[in-house]
Amino acid sequence: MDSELRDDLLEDEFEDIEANEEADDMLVEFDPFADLSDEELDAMVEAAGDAGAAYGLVAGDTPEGFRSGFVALVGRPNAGKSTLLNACVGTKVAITSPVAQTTRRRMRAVVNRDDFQLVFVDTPGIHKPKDGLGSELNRSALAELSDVDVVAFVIDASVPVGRGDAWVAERVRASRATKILVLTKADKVDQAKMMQQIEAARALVDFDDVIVVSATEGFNVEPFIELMASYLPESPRWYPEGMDTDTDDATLVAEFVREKVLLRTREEVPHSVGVVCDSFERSRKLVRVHATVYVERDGQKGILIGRKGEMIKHIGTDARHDLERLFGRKVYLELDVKVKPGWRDDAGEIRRMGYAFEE
Ligand SMILES: Nc1nc2c(ncn2[C@@H]2O[C@H](COP(=O)(O)OP(=O)(O)OP(=O)(O)O)[C@@H](O)[C@H]2O)c(=O)[nH]1
Ligand SMILES: [Mg+2]
Repeated sequence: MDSELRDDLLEDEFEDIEANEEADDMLVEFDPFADLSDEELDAMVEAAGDAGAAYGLVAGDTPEGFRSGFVALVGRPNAGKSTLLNACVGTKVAITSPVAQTTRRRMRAVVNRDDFQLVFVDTPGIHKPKDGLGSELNRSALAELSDVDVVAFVIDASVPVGRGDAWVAERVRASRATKILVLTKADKVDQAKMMQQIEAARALVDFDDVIVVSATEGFNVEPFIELMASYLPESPRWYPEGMDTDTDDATLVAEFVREKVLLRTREEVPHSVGVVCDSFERSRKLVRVHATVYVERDGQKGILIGRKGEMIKHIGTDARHDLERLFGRKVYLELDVKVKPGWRDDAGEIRRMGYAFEE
């Protein structure tokens, strides 16, 4: 398609978005209950409750005995937390890679079943921080330990339990939540090795339960979900049923672009990269986005752009494929690469890129 025609089509689409957004604004302003007194509103809520009870429901549309709550996936960097989260949700919502500290933001993702709603909280790997960014990642992860119903301590079965796990364990022990040991990557070890790992991990924390899984092979994923659900309190659901994750679309774009950089670069480059999605426009048929990839040095910028711009082109194509699957429509993605020396130790930049700890 020639570029002028494409732009015309895009413009039509964007006019549609604007019209939709105006309609949304009008909806927000329209409050059907504005004229009711507090007493009348109370009476309405009570009547709705009675009607629910008559159908065997409590608290709105929640069946009796329904469980709902939060499960934090915590552990060392690279343990396999985000891969397990994706396996549980059944869609790739969290980015994953062999590079430590892939996850930089807490993400909630929801698993809905007839009798429970489980909200998984993916967290950055807990480690001894070396820079400002590392400290923020740790703070995000550690904050979840006191905020959830269940802590799932994820340990890579193929890496001997060591000082890194002991460091995480010390923090997990202090949590009042139910504590479950999850040995993942079961596909990589034999039974004898697995038993050694379980024993070593149990020496660190007094766990309430233990399960062995392989997220990439889908081994024990459903039993893992059921086990987590069995420890949730009886409660109505926290999120509406159609929702997969609490992460906004622009953030998902930035994260998927960063994942492609992690998968195509080595050594210091993956750690030096931050991605910001600067604009996001969605219409019925397509999404148009612009993102900036920040690095710390000119040499890193050269690597990311590559010979004749080939590297950045590959990164863009990889990210576009994932995003098209995620958003279910065509994606136009533009990428820029910029140098921002020392951003990993600059609190303002860390916040601007969205990697700062948020209460
Ligand atoms: N063989 C195997 N590999 C796995 C499994 N689960 C995860 N991996 C791999 O382990 C690597 C790390 O996985 P992630 O899910 O990104 O790990 P993480 O714990 O979220 O890492 P951080 O976000 O850095 O803390 C990736 O290369 C995954 O493909 C598994 O069950 N089996
Ligand atoms: Mg992760």
